Amino acid sequence: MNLARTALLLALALTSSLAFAAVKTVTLSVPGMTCELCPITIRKAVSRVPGVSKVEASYDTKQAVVTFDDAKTSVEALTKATADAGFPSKPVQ
Ligand SMILES: [Cu+2]
Repeated sequence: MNLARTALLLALALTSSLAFAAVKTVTLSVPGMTCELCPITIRKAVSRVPGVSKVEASYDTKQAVVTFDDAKTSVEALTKATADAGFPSKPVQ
């Protein structure tokens, strides 16, 4: 009885965590870009974060568009990655 209940709870936990995992896209404002090489540095830094599947950084817009799995990483981890690379950023609303 207890085993069946445990198995059921485990199954529920697994399905619900899968249901809440989602691929999301966030646009980060990165005002510290000063030349055409900056977006390359930012792209490298952010793409190293586990869960990130795509990064598009542009010097023209001074923004980075990041596609990520929100079960594996967070916007905070992404902005920390750019800050650690020398480019503080924040999400664009
Ligand atoms: Cu630069």
